[in-house]
Parts: sequence; C-alpha cells; structure tokens
Amino acid sequence: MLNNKQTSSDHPADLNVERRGMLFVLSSPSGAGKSTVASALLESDTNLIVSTSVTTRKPRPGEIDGREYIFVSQEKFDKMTANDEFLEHAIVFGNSYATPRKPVEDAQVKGIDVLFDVDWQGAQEIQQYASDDLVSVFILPPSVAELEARLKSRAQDSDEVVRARMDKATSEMSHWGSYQYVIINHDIDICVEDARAILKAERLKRSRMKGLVSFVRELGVGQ
Ligand SMILES: Nc1nc2c(ncn2[C@@H]2O[C@H](COP(=O)(O)OP(=O)(O)O)[C@@H](O)[C@H]2O)c(=O)[nH]1
Ligand SMILES: [Mg+2]
Repeated sequence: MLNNKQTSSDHPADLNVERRGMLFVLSSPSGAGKSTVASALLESDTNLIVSTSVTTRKPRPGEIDGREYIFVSQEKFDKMTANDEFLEHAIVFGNSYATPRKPVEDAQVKGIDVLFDVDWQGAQEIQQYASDDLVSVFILPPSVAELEARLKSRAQDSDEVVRARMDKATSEMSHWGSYQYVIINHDIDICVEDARAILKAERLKRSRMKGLVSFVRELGVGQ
C-alpha cells in the first residue's frame, strides 16, 4: 500500500516518508571544505545521517573511534571485507577505507537520507549500488593556492603528508565530471547553502515521491 503512512496534511512534503532514503555523496580533494559542509548539513537536517566509514588509518589528535571513523586493524578490515560487510571499499593515501553496508540499508528503508564523505572511487561504487537513489556533489577549491593554504593551516599532518595530498588533489579533482553537481568553494557559507539547496531540490523530485500517485488519485485526478 503506497499511501499507508500518509498524514492528514495535504502538503506533498509529507509524502517524503514514502520515499527511499537518498545517498548523498560529497567528494573533494582534502581541504576543499567537504567536512565543513558535511557537518553543517548534518547539524541542521533531521532527516540526514552520516555514514561512518571504517578505516585502517591511525586516528588524528581529537578524533574519536566511532565518530570520525571506526578505526580498525588491517586484519579486522580484511575480515570485514571477506564477510561482505562493506558496500564499497578503497585504498586512499595508502590506507584502507570502507562504507559499512548495514546502516545504509536500514536508513534507506526508513526514508532517511545518508551522507557520504568518500573519494571518487567510493562515489563510483555507491553510484552502481544506488542508481536512482544517488545524489553526488563535488566540491572544488577556488584555486590551487587557496587549497594549499587550507591544507597547511590544518597542521595536523606532517609536511610530507601535506605534499602528498597536494599531489593527489589534482588527480582527485580530475574526476569532477562524473558528479551530478559541482560547487566551487569561494565562500564556505554559500557553499553550505548550495549543498542544502541541492538536497532540498532532490528530495522534491517527483520521481522520489512514491506516495504521489495515490495522493493524486485521491484528489480525483485521472492518469
Ligand atoms: N572510498 C572511500 N573513501 C573514503 C571513505 N571514507 C573516507 N574516504 C576518503 O578518504 C580520503 C581521506 O580521508 P581522511 O583520512 O578523513 O583525510 P582528509 O583528506 O583530511 O579528509 C577522503 O577523500 C575521504 O573522502 C570510504 O568509506 N570509502
Ligand atoms: Mg575527511
């Protein structure tokens, strides 16, 4: 029954409970503002949760196991891979990263949207998994100089790591064309606003509102 969760309100937005959760993929090179955008969206949006990745990378100062990442040994990671616990996995900067499958499946069924902070490899695999449920956004820095400045100001990684990330940024950015949306981060507040607009517009797409056919039928409108 398509309309069994319909509320008494006649606003189509109430039909959102009828839709499957979207998979909202955010990618960018390190330092382009992805984490800031992700945090801002998650804070203000009650129907959006984040996918917490599993990684073999060591925690940085201030990172908490289960919050930024689920930090595991390579051995544990390999075991989880063999158990098919991951929706996708990839090697980034020499460390393994993966998206746990179960929380995504559970959220989608409930109509909750899931945000992913993954690299281009993850985005491609999630695209294959999700097809119509996917919304993908690539965030570009305003310039190479600005990107470098942002990476340096973090000071959490060694110079060597920062250099390696600058080198990788160019190749990561070369995948911008396979994303549905591109945001240039001249101003982080506008960047957040743009990401919110994308999320909102995608939620309002007719094709996602599964309860719409029965709703319109009740309005007495034929096919
Ligand atoms: N494919 C994939 N990439 C991930 C996953 N989790 C994080 N990443 C990416 O791995 C890269 C490194 O992430 P991180 O260690 O947090 O360092 P950051 O570059 O400072 O954000 C980023 O591009 C993330 O988007 C994941 O589960 N799968
Ligand atoms: Mg990150």
